[in-house]
Amino acid sequence: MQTFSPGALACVMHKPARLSGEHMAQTAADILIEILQEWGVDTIFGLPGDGINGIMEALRKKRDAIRFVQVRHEEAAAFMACGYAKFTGRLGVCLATSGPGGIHLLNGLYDAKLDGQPVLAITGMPYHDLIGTFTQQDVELDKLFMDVAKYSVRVMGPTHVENVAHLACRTALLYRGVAHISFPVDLQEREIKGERSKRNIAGHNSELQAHGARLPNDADLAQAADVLNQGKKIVILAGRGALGAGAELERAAEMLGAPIVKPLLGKGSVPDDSPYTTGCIGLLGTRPSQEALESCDTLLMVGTSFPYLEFLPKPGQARGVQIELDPMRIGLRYPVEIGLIGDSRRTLQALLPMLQRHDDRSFLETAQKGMTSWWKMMDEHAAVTEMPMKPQALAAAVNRHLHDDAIVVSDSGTIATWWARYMRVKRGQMYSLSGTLASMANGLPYAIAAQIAHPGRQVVAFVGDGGFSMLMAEFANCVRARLPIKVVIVKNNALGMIKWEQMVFLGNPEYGCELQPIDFAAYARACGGSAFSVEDPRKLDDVIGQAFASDGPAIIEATVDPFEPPLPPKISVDQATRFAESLAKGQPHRGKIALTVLADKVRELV
Ligand SMILES: Cc1cc2nc3c(=O)[nH]c(=O)nc-3n(C[C@H](O)[C@H](O)[C@H](O)COP(=O)(O)OP(=O)(O)OC[C@H]3O[C@@H](n4cnc5c(N)ncnc54)[C@H](O)[C@@H]3O)c2cc1C
Ligand SMILES: Cc1ncc(C[n+]2csc(CCOP(=O)(O)OP(=O)(O)O)c2C)c(N)n1
Ligand SMILES: [Mg+2]
Repeated sequence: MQTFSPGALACVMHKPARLSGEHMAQTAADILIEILQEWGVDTIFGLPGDGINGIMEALRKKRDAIRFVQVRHEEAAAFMACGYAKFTGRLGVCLATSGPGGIHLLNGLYDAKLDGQPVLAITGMPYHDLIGTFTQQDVELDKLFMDVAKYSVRVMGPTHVENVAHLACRTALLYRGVAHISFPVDLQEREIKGERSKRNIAGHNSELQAHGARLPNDADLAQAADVLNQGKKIVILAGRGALGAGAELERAAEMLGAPIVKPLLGKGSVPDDSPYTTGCIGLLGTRPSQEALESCDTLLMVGTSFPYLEFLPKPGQARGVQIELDPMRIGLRYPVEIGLIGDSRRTLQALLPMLQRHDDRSFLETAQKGMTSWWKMMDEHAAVTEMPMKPQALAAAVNRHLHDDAIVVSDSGTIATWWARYMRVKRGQMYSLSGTLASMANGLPYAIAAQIAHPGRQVVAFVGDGGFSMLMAEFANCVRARLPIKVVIVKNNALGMIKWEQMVFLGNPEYGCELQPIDFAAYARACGGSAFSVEDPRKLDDVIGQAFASDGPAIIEATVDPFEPPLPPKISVDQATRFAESLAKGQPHRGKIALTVLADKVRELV
């Protein structure tokens, strides 16, 4: 499976070449774009506006070197920048005008912040001498972005640009988060005439990117090896920070006889046909993952901040070792004994020779047996051919048509459950969604960014009707740019996940969750794309096969059973009680829902 390791890539990142204060460019905006080029930026996602016309002109002049991807909503531009960073390891850049344009970026920028992606946001501001005077679009975006950005600065004059642009790129890349430059509109088109302040002396800084070894110290490594060597039932929890450490994870699993459990953003860390993994964990995870964590005596956390504490071993149950790049996050979720501060891949490489092979394989074998039954159960759920179509059948069919190097994205909703469980990761594939922000609507923008970054690869978005409709206008951009992405819309005419949460977690009948149906196939055609529809599970392979083989962008509108619940791997008594309460309180369609849930349970038992 192809994976991207932020730790590894950071070491080969582009080193900017320019070291002097001299420029060929003429305007302050030209300088900004030139510096972005030096940092390897070749794509900017955004939407023009009168607060950034100077920057747009600088981009127009550089259109052969930097691709400007126009969006219909700035939120999508920020999601695209985040997706671009996720699927390339490079800096994602988005651009929006002053006031409302900048404000629209925020949700996608928080996605980047919470999933630790390097993104630079560039925004406009009013004329520099009118800021703070209630002039039009007078929003002080540098202040507004203070929370989302690790670095947020307002350009104060043309000679300020060079200093702040380098710092912004460096901060986003090396601190793996959002940086923001807000640029008053009149300053963008100002010519540089060498009017530096007397302390801003040219040539006094370099744009070098220095990198540490990202390795823990020897004593901590030895102690960690000691804890792991003493463990009898060890689980490896491998998250986003372990993408790119797949081979090392499998070697550690082999040495320790330990199953690898994958938090959702680590779905691509090892392939699902690896004999060591029990797949994902949590509400959308697998039962063997949950059981392994419930019964382990040692936990090795690798690059994860998995937030659902209730699925982790109880404090005191297991000894803990954590490999984590960010020292602040050691011991954040589990009271570990040893924190190894370093890059997962390099740290595992250092740790592996210190590990003894565990001859007792029974813990791993139990997990493997559990997975055999789990996959059998998943296959049974997916094989249901009755109407209305089960989302499981759809997800399994999509999985069958994925290429070995596919990039598969999803969105927040019940779709995330089907995506997590039925897309069986192969070596070479990449997977992501909005993880810790858990936002809706990222799916289509992520897919667009992935396809732009990897034009030759199959890109599939597996999204809900709610999430897709939030930013659906972006599909028109796929048509214009001839991006052959395939968007599978799981149509249940509902904000499905919330409906189930209201019933199962709160014991209430659903409220406010129905969606007015949209004819997504007609919409695809209206945009100039291809449209496919499927509601009969027996036609799934035909329709998806045809759709995925089609040339340009396509929407596959798949109508599914709205009463199919995303069941957790194990249902607690509390959940069952609340679910029953919600039905008793007058949940609409309660008869059908009860029958559907019952049928699922029966399928599990027989
Ligand atoms: C609808 C929905 C349902 C969800 N349900 C679940 C669920 O049931 N189960 C689930 O797991 N998730 C679920 N999620 C996602 C969840 O919210 C978290 O985003 C996810 O669990 C975090 O995964 P992670 O630990 O891999 O990533 P993160 O929380 O991002 O943690 C990655 C860690 O790795 C560190 N790191 C980064 N690079 C390196 C490196 N090179 N070396 C070492 N460390 C590094 C980072 O500092 C960070 O601490 C759901 C999301 C949605 C939208
Ligand atoms: C921007 C945003 N708004 C609201 C939510 C809360 N939320 C999470 S999932 C969901 C429903 C998603 O509906 P849909 O896309 O149709 O997927 P389904 O659950 O029906 O599969 C909602 C409203 C969110 N996560 N993000
Ligand atoms: Mg829906």
